[in-house]
Amino acid sequence: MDETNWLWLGTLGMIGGSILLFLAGGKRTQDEEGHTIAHGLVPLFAAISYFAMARHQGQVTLPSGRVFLYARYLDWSITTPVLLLGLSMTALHGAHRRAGLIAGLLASDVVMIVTGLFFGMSEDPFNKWVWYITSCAAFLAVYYVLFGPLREEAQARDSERRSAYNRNVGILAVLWLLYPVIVILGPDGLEFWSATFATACITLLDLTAKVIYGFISMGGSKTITSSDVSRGEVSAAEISTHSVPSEAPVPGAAMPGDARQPARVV
Ligand code: RET
Repeated sequence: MDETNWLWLGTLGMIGGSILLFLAGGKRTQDEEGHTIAHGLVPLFAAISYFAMARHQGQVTLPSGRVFLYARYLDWSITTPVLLLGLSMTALHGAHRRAGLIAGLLASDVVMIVTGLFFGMSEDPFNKWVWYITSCAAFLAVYYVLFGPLREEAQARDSERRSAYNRNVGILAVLWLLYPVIVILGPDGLEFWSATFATACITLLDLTAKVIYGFISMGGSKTITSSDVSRGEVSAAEISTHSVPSEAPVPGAAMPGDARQPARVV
């Protein structure tokens, strides 16, 4: 298969994945509905970029003659924050709190992608390495939040949220780590691999990180919703109107079902 065929495979795979995710997703509660919309939209955004690249758009020929596919970075600048937001919502019990932490996580992610874009566009080796290292530093900040404060938040939740977070963060961390490795070995980096091989690897990785991961994360959200319902934390009326309370809880207070319950005054 040549590079364009891989890009078509990416386009069709993302469109098909998006349709399946929307069809399979639930909408019994705000959490479940949010996961369905997020995971359904992520491959749809990616399909836009794959289609553009398959039609030889979203790319630029640099003075050295290297063809740089910048459309990927447009895709990643939208899809990676959405994926991180979904994971954060699992850790935080869907509540709108710790806004600064989440803003920091998303800002680090955007810095990672934007500096990665400059890395890809660089021809001068000094520029290239400075951008690559900066992007990796921002990537480390993303890992720090996921495995530090957010993991701590998740451990204080009920067992379904805890295990969904632990599983999702583990899969996400391994898959995401492959991107800088594949890219640095491809034509935009050290040129060990051909453009076709690098595109094939990124297409398969993108399908896994967006569609397969989407199904896993959505499955976790469905399990969480079912157990919230069976514990009676979501009433039938709330389910029918999707109106699970989303107001911020009192700081330090546990949400229903959390492992960390507030101390009782005796
Ligand atoms: C780049 C190159 C510079 C160094 C680093 C990178 C990381 C990219 C990542 C991309 C993840 C994309 C995903 C898309 C799926 O929706 C920009 C390749 C650190 C982590 C998960």
